[in-house]
Amino acid sequence: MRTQVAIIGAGPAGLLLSHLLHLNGIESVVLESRSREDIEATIRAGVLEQGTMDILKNAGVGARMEAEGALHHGFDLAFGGQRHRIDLTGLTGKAITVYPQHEVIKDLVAARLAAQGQLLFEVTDVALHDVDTTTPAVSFVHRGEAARIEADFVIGCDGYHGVARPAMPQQGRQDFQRNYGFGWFGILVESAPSSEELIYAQHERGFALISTRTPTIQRLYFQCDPADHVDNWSDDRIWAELHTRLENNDGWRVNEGRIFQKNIIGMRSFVSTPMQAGRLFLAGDSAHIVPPTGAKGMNLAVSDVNLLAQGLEQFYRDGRDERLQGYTAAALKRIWRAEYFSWWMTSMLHTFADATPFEREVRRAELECVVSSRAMSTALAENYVGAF
Ligand code: RFL
Ligand code: PHB
Repeated sequence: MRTQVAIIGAGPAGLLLSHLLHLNGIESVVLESRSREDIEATIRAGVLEQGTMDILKNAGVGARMEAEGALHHGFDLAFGGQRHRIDLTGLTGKAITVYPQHEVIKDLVAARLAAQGQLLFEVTDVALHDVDTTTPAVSFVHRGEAARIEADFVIGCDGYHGVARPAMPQQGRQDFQRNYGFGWFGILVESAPSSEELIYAQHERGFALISTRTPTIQRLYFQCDPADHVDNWSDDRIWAELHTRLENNDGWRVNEGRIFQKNIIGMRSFVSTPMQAGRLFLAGDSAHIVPPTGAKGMNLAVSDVNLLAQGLEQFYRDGRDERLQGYTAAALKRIWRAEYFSWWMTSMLHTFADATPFEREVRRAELECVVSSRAMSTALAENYVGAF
């Protein structure tokens, strides 16, 4: 088999890249280890920046997102027994859209298949070859048969646990990381929304977040021990924790409902550089991870592949590779800003077991500054909506 661009991974990064390349007349093959049903049902992100929406809309895959996504003009920060609204639109002129990542995945899979895109699910034994030459290749097994694709480029869009990053030449690589020592317990609930907008809550027992999926399905999270197990948490225990962390004395209550999914995720920040070596490039979570507090992960994956698509378009249009050569530098600028913002939100809103009383008071004062200073609220809002 031969193609121009071999893409490993059918997450938002791999699927969107394949679609953007197709719009520029560039052929690609996407290899995905999971099934279509599985990728279309995995619950992850929810918050899309305006820039992400624009890229999806301009690529012709935004119709359902525009019809079904919920535009949010602000969110609440809750701490010290009170809620404070951050007026995103008032402060920045922009808004965010809550539209589930797996719906973006469904829209992209449908668009690729409608255009006869080559999308291979349930592949195994994916391995990269000759990545330091101009004819890299990927071998894999599909439906029991061994196969090999030769390509001009191989793009690793296979997430944090994928095979592309380990296949990068190790010399000159530098990884940056931080583990926070806590996780998020996430639940999906059948109920009406408790709040029209998201609520990020800081509490001495730990962080909590109210988000949403649809008018009848809600997404809530609370800070937990990453080594804890969902079986240790009965529904009653979960609701008690959420009521304690989220409610104030103003009569507002968290809506309870049937909990139909529980999961625990670890929190880490990670950046692996460079994001390219010869004809192998990394995009999205394969190259960087942010803790979900800033809601940036999927947005970064989209902006990475937007840059890569422009570089590949320039290469195939007139044989020039300046944009491809500049990919790591251009992508890292935005990635480090998102790393900074996600680290800041995480540090400000979570309870750290090893924090001294001094550090706890300073954190509380920081939150007060953020909600009482227009300059600090604006900085938070600009970062959240991706205004720069
Ligand atoms: P993905 O989505 O992980 O996709 C990688 C794909 O590669 C496949 N794969 C392989 N395929 C073939 N061969 C192999 N050897 C393979 N190894 C792996 C995998 O099966 C998978 O299908 O990476 P991508 O495309 O870079 O996208 C990144 C985003 O998924 C991620 O950053 C976001 O979900 C992060 N995130 C959020 N981002 C936001 O922008 N806004 C949010 O509100 C937000 N909330 C979140 C989040 C992530 C969360 N979790 C679960 C970590 C909330 C949570 C709880
Ligand atoms: C979500 O809806 O899953 C979500 C929203 C905001 C975040 C993280 C996750 O910061």
